Amino acid sequence: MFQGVLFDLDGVITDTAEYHYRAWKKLADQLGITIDRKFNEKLKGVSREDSLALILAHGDQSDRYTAEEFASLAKEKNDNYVTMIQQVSPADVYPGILDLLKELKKAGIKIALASASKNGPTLLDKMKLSDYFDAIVDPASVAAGKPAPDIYLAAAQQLGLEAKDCIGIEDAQAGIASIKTSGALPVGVGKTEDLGTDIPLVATTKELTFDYLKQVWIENR
Ligand code: B16
Ligand code: MG
Repeated sequence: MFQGVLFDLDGVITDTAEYHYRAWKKLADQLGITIDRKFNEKLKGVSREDSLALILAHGDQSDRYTAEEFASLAKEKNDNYVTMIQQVSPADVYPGILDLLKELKKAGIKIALASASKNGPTLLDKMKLSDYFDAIVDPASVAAGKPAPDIYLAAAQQLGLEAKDCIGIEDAQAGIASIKTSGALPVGVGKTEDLGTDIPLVATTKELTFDYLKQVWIENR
């Protein structure tokens, strides 16, 4: 049986992935760069700075800005995003997630947050979920962001576990790559066309029950 569950946040625990997209789209529009939802799949799970670099490269503007200008564009996106998430409340927790956290706790399974977002702890507080988490990895503390395995390795380590004894739950291509390399068992939230056919996938978090995770573990370990 698995001993820990490592959660991504944006797009798994709540719908903030949509706010990230809107904030990036607003900035990209201002810069004269067109991004769409398909392109956005590449940004999911990717750090603020790496996301901006991908957007600028997409618009052939990689060398246009100084380091200071780059930092100020990243700040502008984050300021917008932070304004959008002010109203987040427990009502915004995705269906099934609270029950899953409760069941995992009851079963003595450890829970960690492996989000690339520096806004992660604030969001957990706003949704009143912080107490369920035994560990929250500071994304600034890991050497390399997703798709590198560092954040999932750190999440397992902070729980006192090995990644191979954990399940990681993700909505992003970069995040699933990160889980795979860490050695944890990936479970995806999303569509096969975005996330592939080689891992267990649920279409919505409603399907993410403790029983489902136990079944996935038996079938894939
Ligand atoms: P911030 P996750 C990721 O969170 C988001 O998917 C990604 O879109 C965002 O750029 C990244 O966090 C950094 O977020 O700018 O708030 O630090 O999916 O890993 O929970
Ligand atoms: Mg995500």
